Amino acid sequence: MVTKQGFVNMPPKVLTIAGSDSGGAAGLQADLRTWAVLGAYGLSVLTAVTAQNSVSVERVQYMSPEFVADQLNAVLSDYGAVAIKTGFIGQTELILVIASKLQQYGCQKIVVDPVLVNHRGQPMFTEAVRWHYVVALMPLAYLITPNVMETAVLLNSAVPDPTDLPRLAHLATELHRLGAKNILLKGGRDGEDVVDIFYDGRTTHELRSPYIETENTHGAGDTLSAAVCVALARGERLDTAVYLAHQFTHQAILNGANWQLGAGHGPVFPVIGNP
Ligand code: PXL
Repeated sequence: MVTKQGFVNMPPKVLTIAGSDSGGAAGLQADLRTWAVLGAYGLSVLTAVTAQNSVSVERVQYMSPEFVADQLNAVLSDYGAVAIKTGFIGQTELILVIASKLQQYGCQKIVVDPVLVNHRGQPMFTEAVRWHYVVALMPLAYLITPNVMETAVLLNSAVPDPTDLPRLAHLATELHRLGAKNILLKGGRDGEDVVDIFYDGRTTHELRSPYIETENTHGAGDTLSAAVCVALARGERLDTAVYLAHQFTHQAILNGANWQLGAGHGPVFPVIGNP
């Protein structure tokens, strides 16, 4: 856009390293939708293509590590990205190549959404994948955004009661001890509220919003971490970025809460204004 003064006002460049969801709810599709709505320029590196719908994931076809490296080289050697998020990765070789490229190109504002469990809360990948998240990706992340189940997987501990907020706050400190710089632990519950816990290594903050009674939450985690990326790319402080992203995601869940697009779990839908 050319402004009145004649300066070119460019959108912030953000990159997602993610899987494709053919159902359009999560992954790459959720990230790019969020970024279009928030006025960011979205770049995308595909780790895998999934054949899925609102009911089930039928198949996953992984990209080769070489092809992921080629995609990363292509976008980072030319456009560059002010903030980057990782989503579905699922293979140790892919984690290693992504970690090595992120180091090579020196991006600082990296959000790692540790996609490790399915929506039923079952771990999707091997122990080696968990381990590589901890040793290779977490040290590069500025923020990690696990939900309650993913927190348990990362820490190799029992699944906590989501209503036990002091326990969740403690687990956030454990993730920090394990090497995460900043943690947004999603999916706590307190009566009628959903509570995300943000821990920056010093203080714990609670992000609250009213619980929305719906099964249509597919893509909520992706939308949240994508929205954090935009705020960071615009230069917001991390505590502001997670607050804005939490509110934005709450609205995205509200927008699609009563929809029935497929037979199963519906998507969240990020829009500003009326959907
Ligand atoms: O919401 C996590 C997620 C990320 N990426 C892909 C997915 C999912 C969950 O279904 O399919 C590709």
